[in-house]
This record gives sequence, C-alpha cells and structure tokens, in this order.
Amino acid sequence: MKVWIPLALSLFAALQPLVSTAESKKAGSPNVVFILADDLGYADLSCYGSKEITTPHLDKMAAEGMKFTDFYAAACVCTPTRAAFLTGSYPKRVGLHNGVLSPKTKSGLNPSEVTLAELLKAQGYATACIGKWHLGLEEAVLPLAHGFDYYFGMPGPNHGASDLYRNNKLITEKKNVDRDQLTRRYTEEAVAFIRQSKDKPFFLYLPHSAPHFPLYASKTFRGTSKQGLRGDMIQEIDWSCGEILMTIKQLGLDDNTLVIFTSDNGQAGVAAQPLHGGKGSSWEAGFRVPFVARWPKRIPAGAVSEQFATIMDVLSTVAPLAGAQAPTDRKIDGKNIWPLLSGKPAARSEYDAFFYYVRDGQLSAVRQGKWKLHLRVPSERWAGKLPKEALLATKPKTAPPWLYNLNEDVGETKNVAEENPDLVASLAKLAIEFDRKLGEEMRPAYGANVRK
Ligand SMILES: [Ca+2]
Repeated sequence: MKVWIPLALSLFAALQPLVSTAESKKAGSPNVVFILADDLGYADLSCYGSKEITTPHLDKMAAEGMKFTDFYAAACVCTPTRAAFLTGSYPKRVGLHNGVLSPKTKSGLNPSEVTLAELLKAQGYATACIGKWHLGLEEAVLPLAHGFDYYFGMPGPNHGASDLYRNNKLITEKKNVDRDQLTRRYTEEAVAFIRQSKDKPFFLYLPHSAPHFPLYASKTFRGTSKQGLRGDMIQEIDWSCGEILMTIKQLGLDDNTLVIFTSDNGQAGVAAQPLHGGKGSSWEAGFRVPFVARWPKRIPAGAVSEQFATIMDVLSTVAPLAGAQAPTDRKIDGKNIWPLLSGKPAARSEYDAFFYYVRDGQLSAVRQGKWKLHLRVPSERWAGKLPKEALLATKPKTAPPWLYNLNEDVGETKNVAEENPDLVASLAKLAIEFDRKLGEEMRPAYGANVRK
C-alpha cells in the first residue's frame, strides 16, 4: 500500500496550491478533523463532570453529537497512542510500545506502516498534521513521510526537543518558541488549512501540545479556570475547538464534516475522579479518556455511548467513510465503530478484550466486558505528583492479580479476585496468550532495536 515518493517530490507536492480539487471531491466523502489533546484526563471537560474547568465549545459539540463513557487511549503515554491512532494497531504491534521517543531519538513510526493519512490522501483528501508529532524526528518518519501534505508543529516531546517545524524544516529553535502562543498558533494554522482546503475533502490531524507539562497559556486564558494554569490551558483548547467548529460552519461544511475530540492518555498532576490513577498507570485514569464526535445528521445529537471503543478504531471507522479500506495485508486491531457512532440500534462493541500496555511496554492489565484484571502493580509515581484522591484509597493488601468489576466499581477500589479464582485464571490466560502472540507478530519500528 505504501507508495514511496522521493522526498524532493513529496515536498514539491506539498507546496502546490490545494486546488485542482472540485473534480476530486467525492460525493459523500466527509471532511475529517481529529483533535487530540495531550494528557487531558477523563474528568477534564465540563461535559465529563469537571467542576474546575469550563469547556462550553466541547460541551456544545457533545450536545450536538455523541460522547463515549468507555473510550480508551491505546496507551498511558504519548508516543504509543499516537502510533496506534495512525495505524489502527496496538502500539506493540508497530514496535512503539516502550515509553516515549526521546528528544534525540533515531527511531520513529516505520514508513512501511499504512497510516490513516495515507489512506485518505489516496482518496484525494488534502491532509495536514498541525501540532505535536512525537513519532520520530528524522525526515524519513516526519509527517510528510506518513501521508500528510503539510506539517506545522513540534515533532519532538513537549519537554526537550520542542523546535518548531514547518513541513520538514526547522523554523524556530526551541529556546525561541513562545509557548504561551502555541495553542493559538496551531489554531490559526488549522483554520487556514480548512479554509484553503474547503473545495476538496480534507483530513486535519490536530494534536495539541497542551495540557501536557510545562504549563502555559496565552494571556487571554490565564487565570480563567478554577484549576490554575493547567485548567486555563484546557479552556484555551476548548476555545480552539470552537474556532474550528465556527470555521467549518461559516464555510458551509457543517453537514459534511466529522469532527472528533479525544486525548492521547490520562491526566497528570490532578485527580480524575471517580477514576483512580493517571498518566503512566494501568488504573482506569491512565487509559480512559473523553471522546466526543460530531457530524450533524449522521451522528445523533446528544447521544451517549457506553460501549467500549479505543483510539485504534478511528482508522477502521474513518477509512470506509472516505471510500478507502483499512489495510488487509497486515493485522489491524481497531474496529469500525460507525454502527455505534451512527446510533444503529443494538450496535455493540466488537472488542472481546482490551490489553493495557503501560509505559515500560509491558502488559499490565486486561479488560473483558465489565471485568478488569491487573497482572502487575500499577505505577503510581509517574503522573506528575498525583494528589491523594487520585491514588488508590484502599490499596489491596495482597500482591496482584487484582480483579475489579468496572460496572459496579469504576474507581477500582474493591478487589474481588479471591471470590473469583476461575475468572482470574481465564483472564490471566487470555492476557498472557495475547501478549505472546502479539510479540510474535510485531512489526518493527523505524530504526529501532526491537525489544519485545
Ligand atoms: Ca500525552
């Protein structure tokens, strides 16, 4: 599926004006805007219960569309989830499950992977990535090599190599980047791309750098939330979503644009009640994130889905809407959740089980239906300094395995492993077998020494 285009040629293509388009516009192919926040947790939006942060634009988007209660990032840290989103696969399947790529990494998302951007580009979409990439720094693995016509943003992690790039070119060294203006700049770039691409189907991937540490916000938003600077950052992201939705509406594209908002992993430094834990851990708050999708007349307004879904599903869901097909020459883990999104009666999650790989790349827990089994002690130390209420109130006195019924105990406070030995055994077997098989099927990351 992957088409190799010499770099000079792909750069040339990226510089062409985004016209020649009316004829390539496919009837019914929706525009797709995928907005990804960084370290935004389950309880960080007012439509998900936040009392400290006000997110009127995302609340409105949820009221006009659908939100999910059981939507999961594919990992509890940045790089693996981003790889999973673009490939529709578990991070381990594409070799990017071992933590995050460093500021000096020589590794990245393998160009042999088929990304959602490539699938849509092949269908005549204009494609752009604006924001934090974190899937490698070398030209061979930057966004232009992965199906995006245009890139603006920070290819490295938020701390460390945060130089600013336009396409493959460094335009501002990290020491000169005014981080306070970052969300605003991403938004301006995103709006410009939408305006420029209005006559063509377009795919905008907008991975914000916020609200990941270090905290920052523009003057307009400082002091506006009840949660300090972190809340202010999220309120600025909310403003940004409002600008994008307004642009789509002004251009008359409302009925033909699917907009999705979610996060790459759970929150850091604050609690996400009623969930325990946070970024970096296999507690629910590490993985479970808000997910809001809006497409007027196609997604029912004000709907809530309690079905299980993950960020891996976006590729398999969006590709068919655009007339493309998820790759069939390799294993893809994501499911097509359009039956859920379109409100099809009796639509159910197609997942048999979900496997929680944590930041050291190891399988830590498994969920099947309402049951979740922890195979290892979840990390508590990595999500910034988590407040007490984010940590387990009644830590099990025994070593794992720990079993929780998420339907009755989403906060994972009551270990019922002892009462359910058969369930513990079968879930453990399922997890170990899945991990063994995935280890055998792994596709290598770019430039990486594959570690299973
Ligand atoms: Ca993150």
